[in-house]
Amino acid sequence: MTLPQRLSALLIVGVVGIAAVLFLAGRSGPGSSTALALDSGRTAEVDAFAAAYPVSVQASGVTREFNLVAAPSRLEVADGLDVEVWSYNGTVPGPELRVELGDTVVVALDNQLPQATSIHWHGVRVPNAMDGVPGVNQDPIAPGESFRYEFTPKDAGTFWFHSHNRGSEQIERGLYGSIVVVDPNEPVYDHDLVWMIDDWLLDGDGSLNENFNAMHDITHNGRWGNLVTVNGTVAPDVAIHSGDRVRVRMVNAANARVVAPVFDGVTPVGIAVDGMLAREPFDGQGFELAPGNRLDVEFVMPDGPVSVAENFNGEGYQIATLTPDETGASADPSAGVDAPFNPALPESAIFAGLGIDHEYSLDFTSPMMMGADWGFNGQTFDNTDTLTVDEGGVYTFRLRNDSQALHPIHFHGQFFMVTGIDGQLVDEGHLRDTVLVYPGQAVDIALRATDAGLWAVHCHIQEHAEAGMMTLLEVT
Ligand SMILES: [Cu+2]
Repeated sequence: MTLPQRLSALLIVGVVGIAAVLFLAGRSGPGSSTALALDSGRTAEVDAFAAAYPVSVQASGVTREFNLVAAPSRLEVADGLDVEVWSYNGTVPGPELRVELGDTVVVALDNQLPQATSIHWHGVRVPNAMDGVPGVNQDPIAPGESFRYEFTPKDAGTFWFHSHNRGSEQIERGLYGSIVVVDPNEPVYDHDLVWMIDDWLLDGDGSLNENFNAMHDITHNGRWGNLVTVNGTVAPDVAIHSGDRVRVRMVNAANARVVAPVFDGVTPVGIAVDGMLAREPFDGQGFELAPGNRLDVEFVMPDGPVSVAENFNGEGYQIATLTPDETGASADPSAGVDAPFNPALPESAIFAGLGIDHEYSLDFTSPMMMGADWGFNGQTFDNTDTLTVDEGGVYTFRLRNDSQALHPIHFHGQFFMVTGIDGQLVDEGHLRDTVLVYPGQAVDIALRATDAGLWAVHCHIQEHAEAGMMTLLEVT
């Protein structure tokens, strides 16, 4: 069954039949299915991951309810520059959803857009039916309809939410926000900032360019804008007392732009990637945030200003400025970092001896100049091969980029660790849910299958995903 056929089938069978159809769809996937047998000899590898982060969470009984209305609105991205956008509750980013670990999150999404939509909770390990991918684990939410998401996050950290329907258009128009899960046992910072970094492609008259999925963008590195914003504003200036302890949670919400923030005036200490605490402090300077990635850094505000600029491809866009307004002197700049870190995180060498269970070739599926389809192993999403793995198992994959474009690959539902690049052992010291694979590069990862269900795996350059670059991982 093709994807459109499956979607219309869902509409026909109605509520009672949806679970059964999804189940059947899950068994077969859009195309064929390949099962990876569980290697029962991998107890050391399973134990290594199990010691580092939990399979489940104990719900505290506290429920946090949020209402999100997705609708067209206007955003003043700079003085006098008003852009028509689509937003949650009238702002881009949408409201920051800040909850405590153990809270149950309920989000009522009201779709007042002219298109169907959905929300994906990027990096949050949610029950499969709450993951928000139309055609995989939920129906698209039609205009005028609503949907209730409910989940209890399993991990504290920096996550984000965004539309997962026609993402190349809907994310570009502004449908994203942050969800921060706070562990009450972690230190409290004087400033805990979220910076959602995005770019916009504006026409000469200041309006949003509406040529989504342009052929040039699909065949190259996606849609790169000409205006970079942080929290919907160009280069915000934040006043902070000297001596205050600052945590910055950076999120790359752009469709395609890779961002490598460089701090001038302070040395940012990296503490977490993709929401999850690192094994130990690392250099947070110039860290490459591909679309979807998050980076948490911390530092003590110095006496002078801090300037943060993007430096991935030399364009040098200003991201933000921190200006000391007076002396707070609550912390000694030489006091070091407060983050708890995660010393239990295994070293990648533990997984290096496992070999590669499955290889994904990332490439065009259409001959050059004969169309613009991207895929995994030669198949667009409509014909993709579903890979089946066992819940609780540890598996290794090679992401081999056989193309000339960048591909940040995002796994829904599970975290993974990079173990090698081009056959050389790599130990990043942190987990990920998204990894950037350069042209010609082969990135090896070890993935722990923690959550059952049918999960999307896709390129996070929205134009590539829209052109077919998505496959399925089924955890059974
Ligand atoms: Cu891609």
